[in-house]
Amino acid sequence: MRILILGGDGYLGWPTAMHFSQRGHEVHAVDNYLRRRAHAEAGTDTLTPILDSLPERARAWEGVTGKHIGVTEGDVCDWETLERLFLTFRPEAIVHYGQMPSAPYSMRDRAHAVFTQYNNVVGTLNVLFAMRDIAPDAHLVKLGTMGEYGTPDIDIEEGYLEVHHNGRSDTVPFPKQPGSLYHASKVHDSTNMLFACRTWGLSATDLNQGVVYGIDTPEARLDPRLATRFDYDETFGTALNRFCVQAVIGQPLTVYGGGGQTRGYLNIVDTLQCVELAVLHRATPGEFRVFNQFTETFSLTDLAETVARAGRDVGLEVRVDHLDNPRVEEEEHYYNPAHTKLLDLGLQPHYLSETLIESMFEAIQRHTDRVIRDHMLPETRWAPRTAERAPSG
Ligand code: NAD
Ligand code: USQ
Repeated sequence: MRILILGGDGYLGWPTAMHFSQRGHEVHAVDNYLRRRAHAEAGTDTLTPILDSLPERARAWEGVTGKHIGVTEGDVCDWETLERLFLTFRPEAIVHYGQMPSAPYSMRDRAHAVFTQYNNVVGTLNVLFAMRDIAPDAHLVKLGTMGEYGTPDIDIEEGYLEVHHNGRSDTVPFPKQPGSLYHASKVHDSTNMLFACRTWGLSATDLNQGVVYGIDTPEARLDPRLATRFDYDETFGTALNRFCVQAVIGQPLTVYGGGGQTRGYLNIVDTLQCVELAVLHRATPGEFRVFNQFTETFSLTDLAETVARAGRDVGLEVRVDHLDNPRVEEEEHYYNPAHTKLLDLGLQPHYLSETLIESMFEAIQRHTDRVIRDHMLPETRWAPRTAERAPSG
């Protein structure tokens, strides 16, 4: 199958490109290096060394496996670039990772919020128009987020809710209560994709993914030059990845607030499985399909305790700190999201274990000399304290 990977230089995009290429698909990866530029501006960097560009990564892949991954260094928001790509590559499936993925980045100030929503919403709109006009039979597999739903006090369904109201019933999109302006950008995308499927007969799958952890994938293991990026700073590092780095470098684990915040989590190898299952079992024309993509739920306290236990087992001194929560979020809440649709398609979950955490410690220990310690503590607050309020720039 011809598979276009948007955001193919990223944490998840690069392993996905290799995963599909290894299985004999024709893969083309696109990226404008937004993630690399955001790190350069902030003075942060990936823990794992990665090659300097997407063409270099593709050359290394070809050298190791003999398989070809096509690349374009370009912006999904630039219509000419995207139109050319669709006309020349003629994708049958589009895996869309090419967005700003960070909640703290989107909450930094007005400019970062506007950029996040512009980049994410306009990029996806361009993809939908390219599909409508050039590749109407293609299938869009788009990364959404579990954070679109928020933490309602009822069970979360996979995308849709049956509602009975004043004697009538309908199935409607599940109510959304996003937890940041980044998460809100994904809600806007979901609305636009539903509209495009209903109006233009396009096929799309929204993968509402939980928080991903892990470094290693089978393809990345073939050669150190094939490693994916691994971030641990306050803006781009996600909870479990950060906790593992903190445990290794001897900094207290940074649990924000009470620690009862519960989220869905999955191993990076399961992201690859889920995306492959969604691509191989496509949505039908006109269908806007939603899968909740995670394998387990944990509270932050559970996660921190698991990392601390695994750390102590291998002789690390691990302390857990509860910091003043920089975010506005429920710290004690009900959380019971459905997640059966990917299991029904054959997902074989890799659950979190202390062995897995210990293997993450080992991978991190190989690069501790690269850890930048200055950007571990949270600086971005969801709501500025009154004294900090200033005119927006
Ligand atoms: P990432 O930042 O590493 O990957 C995104 C890639 O897209 C980056 O390489 C970036 O440079 C590129 N990109 C961004 N905007 C672009 C544009 N306009 N044109 C071309 N390229 C662009 O992030 P990730 O962790 O790999 O996440 C991938 C996707 O999965 C994102 O959409 C994210 O919201 C979603 N997601 C991630 C997680 C997670 O825990 N990592 C969880 C749920 C959902
Ligand atoms: N948290 C801590 N300590 C930390 C970092 C985070 O307690 O050092 C807490 C946060 O307050 C939050 C939870 O951990 O309650 C998750 O935060 P996170 O930074 O790991 O993840 P989040 O901001 O939700 O975003 C990440 C990805 C995003 C994806 C989302 C999936 O960056 O792209 O959409 O996970 S989900 O959380 O299901 O919405």
